[in-house]
Amino acid sequence: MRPSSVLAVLALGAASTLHAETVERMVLSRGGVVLEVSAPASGIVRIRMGRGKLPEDASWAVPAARRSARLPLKVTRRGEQVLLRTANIAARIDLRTLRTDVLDGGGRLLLADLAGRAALSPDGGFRMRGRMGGDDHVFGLGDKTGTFDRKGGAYTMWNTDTYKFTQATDPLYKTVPFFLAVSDRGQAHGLFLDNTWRTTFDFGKTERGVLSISGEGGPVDYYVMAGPAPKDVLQQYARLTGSAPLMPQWALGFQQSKWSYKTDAEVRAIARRLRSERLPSDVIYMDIDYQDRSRPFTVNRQAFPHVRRLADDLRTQGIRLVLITDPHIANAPGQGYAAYDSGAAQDLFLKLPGGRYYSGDVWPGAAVFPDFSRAQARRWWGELHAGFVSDGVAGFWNDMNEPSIFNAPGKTMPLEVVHRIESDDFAPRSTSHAEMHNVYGQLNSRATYEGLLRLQPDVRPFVLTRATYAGGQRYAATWTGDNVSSWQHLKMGMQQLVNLGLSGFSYAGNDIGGYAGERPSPELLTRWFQLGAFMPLFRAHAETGRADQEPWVGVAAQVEIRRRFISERYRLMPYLYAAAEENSRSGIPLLRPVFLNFPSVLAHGDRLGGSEDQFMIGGDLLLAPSPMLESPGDYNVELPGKGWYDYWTGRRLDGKGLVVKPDIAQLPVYVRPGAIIPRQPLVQSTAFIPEGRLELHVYPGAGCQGDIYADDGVSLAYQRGGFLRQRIRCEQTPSGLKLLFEQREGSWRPWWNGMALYVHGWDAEAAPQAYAAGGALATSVDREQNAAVILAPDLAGGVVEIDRQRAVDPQGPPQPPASAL
Ligand code: MIG
Repeated sequence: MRPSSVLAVLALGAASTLHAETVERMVLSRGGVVLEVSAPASGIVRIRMGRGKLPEDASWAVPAARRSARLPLKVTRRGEQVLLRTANIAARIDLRTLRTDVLDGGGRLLLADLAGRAALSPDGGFRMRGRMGGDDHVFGLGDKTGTFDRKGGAYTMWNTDTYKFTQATDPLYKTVPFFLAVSDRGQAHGLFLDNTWRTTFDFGKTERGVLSISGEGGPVDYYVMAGPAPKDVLQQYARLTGSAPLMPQWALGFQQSKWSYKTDAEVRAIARRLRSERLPSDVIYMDIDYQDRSRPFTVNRQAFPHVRRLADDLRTQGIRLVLITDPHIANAPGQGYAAYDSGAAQDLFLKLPGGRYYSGDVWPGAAVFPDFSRAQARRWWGELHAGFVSDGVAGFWNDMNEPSIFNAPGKTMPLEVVHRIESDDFAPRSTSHAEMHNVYGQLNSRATYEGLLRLQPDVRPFVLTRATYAGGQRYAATWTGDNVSSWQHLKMGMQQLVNLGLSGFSYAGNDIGGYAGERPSPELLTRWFQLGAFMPLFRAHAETGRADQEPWVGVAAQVEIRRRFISERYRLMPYLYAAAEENSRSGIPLLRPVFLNFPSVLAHGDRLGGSEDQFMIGGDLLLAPSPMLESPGDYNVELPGKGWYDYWTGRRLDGKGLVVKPDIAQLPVYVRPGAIIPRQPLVQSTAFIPEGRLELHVYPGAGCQGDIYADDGVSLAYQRGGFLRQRIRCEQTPSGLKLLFEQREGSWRPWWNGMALYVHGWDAEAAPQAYAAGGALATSVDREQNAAVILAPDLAGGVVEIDRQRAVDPQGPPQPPASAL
């Protein structure tokens, strides 16, 4: 504790002396239970409670610096109640029961505590209870299935390999004990329980209107976040657990995977086919069969004689290799298996209480497991990647890290397995698998991420993990595991990805086409590609032993639709990348429920104001697939206001509702009035430099603005000024429109040699006149896009004036306006 800090430890009788004092934290003790309240940031309170003493102040989710920040709390006492507050949040503690209500800055009750010190049971377990707001909807908790709104459901946190999971399967692969509650009026708050043990969240399922959070062990250590808007809560949560670092741009490209492309020749053939079919793509994955006898960090040299040559050759075609590296190291002493030998030499594998290694059966047969809660083990694990990295492998895929064990009770290791914690600001100690199970995957992916950074300090790592814990977004992207090729899964998968984004995991995807089950019909595969083209992670994958389901499979007409959507993603890359960069600073996900951008939609309309079936990518694009994806029936789309545009035609829509007739060739996408969306000419890979102009698509409306962001896409130079960021705004003028190009930030020099400005909703026959710096610009009309098109030089700043009234015959010479004469 710093010497200047004020610690208030209340013997109950002395509490009255605290009136109007300011403290850094408050510790109260009653009936053997100790409670601590602090405010690590304005709008966040942290509450910890323990029997006899507080739980250890350490975390795998919240870095030490963020936990130790403490804002002053103003203390007021009223009778048996103590109120602690910052400007934006308050805790009201009942001194007899230690019940701790949380209120926002305006005094609105966010969480009415029903348990207080009674939450702790003598056996080390706990059960917190609170009253839920009557009109609160609940989101988050990672990739849980069930319903989009978690209200009325109960969910268990216990990372589990759930092959062919269903809507009813719980628990699943990940543990993110964070939820976002949003009322019908769009007022939001959040709660994060930082406890890695098996816990259960019950949102009024067992007891109507009562939130209950229980566990058999581990700390009662939770944070309540005040909002008031849903985005505020996500930003507060990102303050605590971090946001995903900016991914390499190629990770936003299309990724082709399969269990498995089994030989060098097969991988090359896939790459060739992607190119000859003109299916833009950036990545091919190699699943477990590239290895020698499924042993991690080996290569079957018959099948893959020369990984470096393969990686190099693919790289010239704009394709990067990602390899799977599973945590189950073959239990193979004395066989010259380097991963085992080096780990054993440093004594880094998990043990049973008697001191022998724990061994479980997985792909290589008997396997041992690194003790990732030791910094030393993570460092060793990272170094195992050195060979692949120097061979030019671009990223790594950490699977089976729940951890998953074959033929074992609960499909994982026994709870008595001993882990050693030697890391971060934890006190060094041994603990059981019951504490470390849910964080094993997160620490596995952390070891990979940090190892890659050590091996290549100026390259953005790419890691894909299946299991994880809150905060794991700092290390890896994720996917939802072994889904099924069905319409129901395609629908449910959207819900899972939206909730993952609301849980900090902005880079999430599901296996395009479905992983298991019957092979997808051509239409199902097409729809999956259409939606997948807008998902943060766009990765096709399927189980072994199935018929092919690459995008070229099926009749030409279907392939053409898939090609069009994959290509559209590449054209939209500047927009997606700007959203990714924003996410790295704010934690606001790329994929968003409609209510995140427009909280007011919750107040009117059903299906959460459209948020159950529609969703947004970034701040401006709204996707509206049919609520029943396979149904041929018409459906209604509710837009969050008037004046939206059709993305595909550029036409401005009347009204805010419309009826859509499903068509397998189309996916309705709408644009927020006031958006400015950057697009680029088509490339077949993010590794290729687009040729020509940057397109800026302007959709006039209120709050008109958009952002350009660009950098080298792969290195960390952007953290040292090697980026380009620019805001563009638009304003209506009496005669037309004015585009204001704000001054650029950063030193990155873009690829484009000019700009093409598309002003959409253009219904005039003739092109406008347009001027920049007094000079006339070439203009035309694009009827298909319902746009006036203005060709401009690259504008690092300045203004473009568009004069609609002095529309010109596109054939005639442009006339400067009176003001410029
Ligand atoms: O026991 O590596 O979820 O994506 O293809 C199956 C083989 C192991 C499960 C993953 C899946 C992957 C598969 N893995």
